Amino acid sequence: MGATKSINKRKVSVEDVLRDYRLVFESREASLIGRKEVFMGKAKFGIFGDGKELAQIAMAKVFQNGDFRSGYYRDQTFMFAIEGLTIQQYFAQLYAHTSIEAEPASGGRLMNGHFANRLLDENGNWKSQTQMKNSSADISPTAGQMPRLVGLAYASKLYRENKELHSFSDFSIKGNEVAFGTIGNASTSEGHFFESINAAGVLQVPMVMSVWDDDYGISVPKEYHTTGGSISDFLAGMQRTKSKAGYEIIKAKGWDYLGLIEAFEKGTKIAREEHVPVLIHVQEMTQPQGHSTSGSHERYKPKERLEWEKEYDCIVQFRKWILENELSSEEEIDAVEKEAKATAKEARQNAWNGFISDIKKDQDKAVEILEALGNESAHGGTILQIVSELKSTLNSIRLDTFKVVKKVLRITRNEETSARASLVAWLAGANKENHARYNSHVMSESVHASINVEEVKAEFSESSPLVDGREVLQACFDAAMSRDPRVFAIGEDVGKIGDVNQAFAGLQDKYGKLRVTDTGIRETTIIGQGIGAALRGLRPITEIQYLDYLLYAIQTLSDDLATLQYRTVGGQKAPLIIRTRGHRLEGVWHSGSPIGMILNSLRGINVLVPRDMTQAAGFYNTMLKSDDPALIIECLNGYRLKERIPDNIGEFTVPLGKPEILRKGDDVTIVTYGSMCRVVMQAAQELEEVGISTEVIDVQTLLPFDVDHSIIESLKKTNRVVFADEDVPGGASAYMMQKVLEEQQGYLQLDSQPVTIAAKEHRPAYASDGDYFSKPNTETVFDKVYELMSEVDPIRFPEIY
Ligand SMILES: Cc1ncc(C[n+]2csc(CCOP(=O)(O)OP(=O)(O)O)c2C)c(N)n1
Ligand SMILES: [Mg+2]
Repeated sequence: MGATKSINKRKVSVEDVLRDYRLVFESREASLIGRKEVFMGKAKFGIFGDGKELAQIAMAKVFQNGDFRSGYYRDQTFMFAIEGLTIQQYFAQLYAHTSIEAEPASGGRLMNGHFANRLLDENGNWKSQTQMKNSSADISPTAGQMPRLVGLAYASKLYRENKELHSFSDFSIKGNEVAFGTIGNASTSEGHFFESINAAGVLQVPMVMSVWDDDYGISVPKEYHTTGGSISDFLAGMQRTKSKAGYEIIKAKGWDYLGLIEAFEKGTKIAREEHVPVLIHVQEMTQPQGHSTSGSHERYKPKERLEWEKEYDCIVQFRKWILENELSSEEEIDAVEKEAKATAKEARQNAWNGFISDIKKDQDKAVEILEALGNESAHGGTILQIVSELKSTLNSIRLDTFKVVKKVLRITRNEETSARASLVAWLAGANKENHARYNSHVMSESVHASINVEEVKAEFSESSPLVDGREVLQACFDAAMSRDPRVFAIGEDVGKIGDVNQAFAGLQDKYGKLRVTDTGIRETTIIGQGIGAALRGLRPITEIQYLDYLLYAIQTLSDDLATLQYRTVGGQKAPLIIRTRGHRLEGVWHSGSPIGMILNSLRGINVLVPRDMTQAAGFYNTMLKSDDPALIIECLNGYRLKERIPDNIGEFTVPLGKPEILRKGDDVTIVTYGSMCRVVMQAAQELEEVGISTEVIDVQTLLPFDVDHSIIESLKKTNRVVFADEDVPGGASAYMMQKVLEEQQGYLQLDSQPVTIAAKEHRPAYASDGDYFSKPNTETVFDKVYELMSEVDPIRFPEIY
């Protein structure tokens, strides 16, 4: 270490200070240039970390290998400081460069300011997290990073307290890792923030939560956001005391270099050593360029505020402090600034060159073929004109080339030349490449992808016990827990009583409170707890007590979990299993089957709808072998129905995307799932009695859906199809219809109109009559199918009513 100086009883290294100054200045420069790039039309949108630089330097100083960040779009300086991002990569994201090497966080899929490191290698396998500084992948919804943060911190608790996990040293060194959260002051108003803060306080996990407080949320000042204007004052009741567990709450100022360093040192030591959550409220931050490129802050900030922001700009104050303490000279700092500017500028140029040259490579090839075609074609003049316009388009991007290629192929549709064939081939190749650029990794593409898990059939013998369905699950969970110490289950009433339907009964006694655990009533952080833990190599089963309450967690599931592999182009995964129960029991909020909503919002998560507990157990086994997430919806009315426990309860698997024919028939195919299987099977029996033969198919999994297109085979035989479920009309029944009639070309096989059977438009009314007149029942299915057949053959099947 070079020269040091004692300031406020603290030894300060001149070299460190100047390195920090250089970095904050580079980061500021990146923000300033970034905004200009957007205004010049080279990038579509920009949001930058200016005004928040200094605190992030302090956070980076205490951030160690194995630690995790879960933050938001202002954190560029932190990412630069931990060497998790280069300025060039930062600009590559601004331009939407689709190369993973150039833009490792999201391969150009996310707007700028969305940070992530690659937790997975190119084959989708985990890298060693304890040898890296980790950042979970950002999302744009404000406070959306919070639930996952709870889980990232919770994993440390499990890794520390459960000795069986001490050998997993690629993920944790006995739980010494801290999860660092960042959030803007205005976003602390979100429910997710409060729910997460409470959860982490209850759990007592190593979380350091920083609030970057610039007094504004876009144009709206703090009095609209926070009671009393200060989040740390507001949360003061959570401060731990000698007799009460809680938070350590620390305040710091965004322009106070040493104060920030001390705050982060103190807070992180407490979190890391004691596993106590810490809130660091960093006040007096600024926003030199306003919120984003969408507007200017002069429109809404009073003059005095703008003046204050200029004076208390953290870089201005940092420079002043350096000079006041005689750590450096004006000339030396000026030189650092000059170099920092040059560094940022060069990084921008390199990023732009990389971005443009990748695009140009594709375009040059297309232009070459287009010109050859222009020279051969009867429409040569028009084609060469269009191509020359393309060539002269400034900063043209892929879509410009695509539009031209498609236009030329249209113009030459009656021609057959080798140049045209080359252009068609170019288009096919480019489509494939663009699929990889923009559409891949909705689900895992690794060898562990759930779709690759092989079927292991359930085995039964004479001694296979006949039990209540819940006991089949209990045996399955018991086997999973004894097989793998990484498996744990959490949820409301899951611990002591083993869930409201007792599938975990006795398992807390057997495996301990860290493996089978009660939680508060807080659905979205139950999911977040699972996401964070799954990101750190654990295998959580998180329970949502009833399917109806999944809505509380749908934002986290949809925005965070479902997009994770996609938004990182396979750079991160969270193989979380969400267990819930639904479809049918009692009343408006315990009978829900909002499957259409789920299918429409959760692409990226398997949606599995087992008809009984044996199939459910098979799905748990399948999912525990895979690296995809899944929502498994058990039948709420099935726990007390008798089933046999397979002899290989811990090993058998049910493959995904494979419907099962429950009953063979010739006249009508009925496609259904979940609790409706029993209703439909009963109706099928009654239809048989009047001479109508139905083939009943349980699709078993809705995402993925019938991957081998087996249902069409049934339609080829029956030429009639009914899609039955208990969602609203046009819900998941419409989804199944689209899959079979359009994707599988089922319409070609039909002799009758396709039919859907669903519940009524409203939620189901209470009690047995309420259910009967709200949800489809045996009679509904009978009548609908009979009507269909009556239209075909009114003599054989005369109208009943
Ligand atoms: C759920 C949600 N609502 C609204 C927005 C739009 N939005 C983006 S940033 C922002 C303001 C956030 O302010 P703050 O949390 O204080 O962070 P700052 O930008 O000031 O650092 C808003 C309203 C969003 N991204 N997500
Ligand atoms: Mg703010």
